[in-house]
Amino acid sequence: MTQNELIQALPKAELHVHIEGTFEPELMFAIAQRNGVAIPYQNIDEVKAAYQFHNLQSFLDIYYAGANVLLQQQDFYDLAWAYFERCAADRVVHTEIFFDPQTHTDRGVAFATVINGLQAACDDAKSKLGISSHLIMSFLRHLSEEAAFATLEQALPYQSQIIAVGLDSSELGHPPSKFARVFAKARELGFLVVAHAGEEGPPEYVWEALDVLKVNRIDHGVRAEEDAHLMQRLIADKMPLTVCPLSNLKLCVVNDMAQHNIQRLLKQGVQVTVNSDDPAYFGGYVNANFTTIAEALQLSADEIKQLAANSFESAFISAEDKQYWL
Ligand code: ES4
Ligand code: ZN
Repeated sequence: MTQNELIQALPKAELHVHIEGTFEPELMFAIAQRNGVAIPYQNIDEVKAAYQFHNLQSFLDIYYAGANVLLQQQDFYDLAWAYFERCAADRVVHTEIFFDPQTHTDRGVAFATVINGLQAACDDAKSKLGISSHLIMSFLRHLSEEAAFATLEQALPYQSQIIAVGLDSSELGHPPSKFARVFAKARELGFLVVAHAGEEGPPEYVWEALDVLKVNRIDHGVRAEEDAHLMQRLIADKMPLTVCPLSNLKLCVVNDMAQHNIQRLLKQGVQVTVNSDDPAYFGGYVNANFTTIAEALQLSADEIKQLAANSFESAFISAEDKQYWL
């Protein structure tokens, strides 16, 4: 069996994917047309040409613009259903999906429209594809603490459908501690918590995610390697890092995939997982992330199997469900 055949065959969980980041240009054009919303591209080639990023912010500007065409419940359903079909093709059997309600509610789209569309797709993924899923509501960190509190409030009627809260968007200048009180409230309400930290931000932001937000997982976290004490902490706590290799390459967090630190983190005993982040923008879904690092870093079959096992180990699923897939 080749490495790529092994990657294809292994059951995997995805723990770091933004549903708005799975918006393929073809679907974006179709939804823009039926909603009568203008988009700044004439055709698919123009869209692809625009997807050249030099840092996180240059990506976010285009990602938020793309999300503007999403208006109806059916749009959110179609978006999520298309992603679940990609999961099925990649043998992703469980997925934990971020959604950014503020990206939509700030445009006048109701919270209910967003979550009802996503939830209907999650239900169909279970019944038609056998794929289990959870939703993670992520706060936009470039917006205020007050706005995050208002979003948490809006989520309360849907709490049973939201496993965790997260923190994403522009990292630099918006440390986790900005949201200490929102996360304390979310934990008190019974939500699990995760946060993007150490993608572009320094190790200090990862410390804050751990000690101030008290996260259950770190999203990205690759810059933790710069701090030996932090590495010891992550290893001792078996703290999962949801690493996104193609994202790191496209956003210039690393300059060359051969320089990516995921294999070093794995060898040192950090519980790293492989994820797609925003696959429509970064050039591939879960298996493409696996095959790209397997080739660039010459991963062994055992390392590939460990990464897939880590995805279930790190998932917000029962011990029985972990046992089933491990
Ligand atoms: C994101 Cl790659 C990345 N980083 C931070 N926030 C995000 N939202 C969507 N993709
Ligand atoms: Zn992300």
